[in-house]
Amino acid sequence: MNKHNVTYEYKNAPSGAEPAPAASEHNYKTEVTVASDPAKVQDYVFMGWKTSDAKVSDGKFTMPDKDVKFTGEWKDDKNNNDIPDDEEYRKITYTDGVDGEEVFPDKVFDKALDGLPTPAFGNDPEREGYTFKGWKPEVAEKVNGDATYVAQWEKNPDEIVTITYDLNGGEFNGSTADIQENYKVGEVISIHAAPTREGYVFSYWKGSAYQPGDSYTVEGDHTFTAVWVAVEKTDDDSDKSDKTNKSKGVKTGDEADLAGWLMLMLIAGAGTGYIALGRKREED
Ligand SMILES: [Ca+2]
Ligand SMILES: [Ca+2]
Repeated sequence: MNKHNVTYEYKNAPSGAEPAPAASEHNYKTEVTVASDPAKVQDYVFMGWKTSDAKVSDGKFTMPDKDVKFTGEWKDDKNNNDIPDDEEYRKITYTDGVDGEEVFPDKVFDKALDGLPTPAFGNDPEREGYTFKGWKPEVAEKVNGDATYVAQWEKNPDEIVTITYDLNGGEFNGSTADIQENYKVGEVISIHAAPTREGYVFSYWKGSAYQPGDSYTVEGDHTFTAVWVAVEKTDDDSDKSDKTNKSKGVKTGDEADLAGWLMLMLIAGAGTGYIALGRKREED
């Protein structure tokens, strides 16, 4: 009489699993009952004893003329519903709810499981000029199917700031007073027209260097100061000889910086002082 072995082997067995059933020997053509499933192990599910060596029906098979090897696979079942997790993953998405702008990249949890706590987004998202007002719909305590949560935002009141143009000795529309304009932060404005000044030509608005009509994005209170270049005197002005020497040649009219520059020259030496001044002026 031919005798063959029936063996049982686990695949991915968790440490808490009972030992796999012992091997047994059976006569060819006799009816064999498949070993029962092992006891449940927390967070895992047993997928049953499977073989390709015999045809099992109702937990029984007729012994073939060869060994029969059963393999029993364990799979994750973190929500302990006896359904392997990889067959029931849910997708939880958190999104910014703002078209055409990525306030934050979608945060996706694609291995969420029904009955377990909903994976949290983390710290509240932030958006320039807005206040975060929670998620819609409200985040469920426990996962129950796929879900998408959309951030809700409330616009903050506009911050109004003042842009000042210091005419620096010049005048505009007959006034020498500072010109002040109020804007919302973030607004793109057009830099004010040039003022005029007797004996000088307008060069640029300092802070940094802007020309009338240039675009400027308002960030906060800010002052632009007119920079003037003295007009060179011609022979026609010789009658004003007392003033001629003083205003001859091109002068920036930027005495403060000139004084600072001279100080730096004295303190730090010509080369480094010049570089320091150059940087300062770029940052103005
Ligand atoms: Ca499961
Ligand atoms: Ca978006």
